[in-house]
Amino acid sequence: MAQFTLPDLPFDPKSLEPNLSAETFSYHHGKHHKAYVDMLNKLITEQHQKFESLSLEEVIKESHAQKIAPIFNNSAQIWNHTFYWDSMTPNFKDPSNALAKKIDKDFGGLDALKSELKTAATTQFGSGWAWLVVDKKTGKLEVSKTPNAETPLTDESKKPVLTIDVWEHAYYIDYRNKRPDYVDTFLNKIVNWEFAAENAKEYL
Ligand code: MN3
Repeated sequence: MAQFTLPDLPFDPKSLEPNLSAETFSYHHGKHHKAYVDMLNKLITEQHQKFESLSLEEVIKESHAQKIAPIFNNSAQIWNHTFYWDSMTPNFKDPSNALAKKIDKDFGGLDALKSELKTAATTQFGSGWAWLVVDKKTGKLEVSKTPNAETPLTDESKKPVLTIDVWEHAYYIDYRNKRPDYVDTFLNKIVNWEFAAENAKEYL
C-alpha cells in the first residue's frame, strides 16, 4: 500500500536557476526525496504495519518516541524536504513589515539573523539542517541546527518556521564543496520570507 506520496515541487525546477539548477532538483526531489517516500512505504507495508493509519507527522513523532530509527529517518526526511521546498521561492522578496519588526526585536536586525543562520548551516558537522523556529513559550524566533534527519517537529516547545538543507546532495552539483556559498545564495536570493511569516504569524 502506497500510504505516502511524493509532493510536487511548489515551483518550476528551472525557476531558481542560476541559484539552484534544475539538475539539482531532478536529483534532490526526483531521487532523494522520492527514495525516502518509497522506503517509508516499503518499511510500513512490510515491517511496521502499526504505522499504517497514521499521518506523516504522527509517524514522525511516534517513531521518534519509540526510537524506531528507519521509520523516523525516512518519515522525518520526507517532512523536512517538503518544508525545505516551501522555504524557497523564485519570487524573492524582503520580509514583510510584521516579520521584519519581529526579526529586529528578536535578533537586532535581518543581517544578524542571516549571520546566525549561516553559522548554524556551516557549522553543522556532516549532514543535517539549519532552522528558524519559534519557541512557543517565549514567542521568540530562534536559530537551531539538527543532524541527519532530526527535526524540530519532535520538540513540542518549538514551531518550525524555515529550513536550509545542508546535506551535500542539496548543493554539491551547483556549489561543489562550497557550503558557505550555497548558504549565502539561499539567504540572499531564494529564501521564502512569506512562508516564514505564515508559519510565525500567531507570534508576529
Ligand atoms: Mn536533502
